[in-house]
Amino acid sequence: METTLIILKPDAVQRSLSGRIISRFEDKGLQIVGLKLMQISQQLAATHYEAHQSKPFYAGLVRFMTSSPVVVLAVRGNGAIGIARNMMGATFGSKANPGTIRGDFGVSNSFNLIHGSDSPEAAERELKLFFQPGEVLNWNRASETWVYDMSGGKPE
Ligand code: 3AN
Repeated sequence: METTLIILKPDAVQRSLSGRIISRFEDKGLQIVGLKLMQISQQLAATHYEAHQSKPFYAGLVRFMTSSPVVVLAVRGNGAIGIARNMMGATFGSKANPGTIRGDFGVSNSFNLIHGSDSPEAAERELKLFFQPGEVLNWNRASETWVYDMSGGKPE
């Protein structure tokens, strides 16, 4: 099972889309194992986006991400990182396909609603940045054996 970090960015929260976006992950069958509303500090934004520090959009990105509260989620499932990335759609709202979160809810290239970890290494690093020990819960989901075929001993 993989766990990925999802951030519902300030535009998603300000536009009251949090519930509908969270529902998409629940509807898909992914499990929410961490969830909170928070304000991202300058320092946290700088650390999270350090790979983009030299990019022309970096300053605007940090300003945007620290401008208003975000909702952060830890989302778990078999292949959760790739599944969530596919559900998010292309980086730019103007290019994202219908049926994806960015494709259905936005048109902007800067205000693109959602972040999702792009690799297992990124997920491990980002989950530690945004969740304190004990904030991600390993809980048993009653529907688990109907979400996955467990007859072979592993989730299919
Ligand atoms: P993604 O979030 O789809 O993985 P990345 O990792 O390429 O996209 O970029 C990280 C973030 O930087 C994006 N979520 C987006 O908010 C922002 N970003 C990337 N490219 C641009 C750009 N050309 N103009 C403005 N913002 C950008």
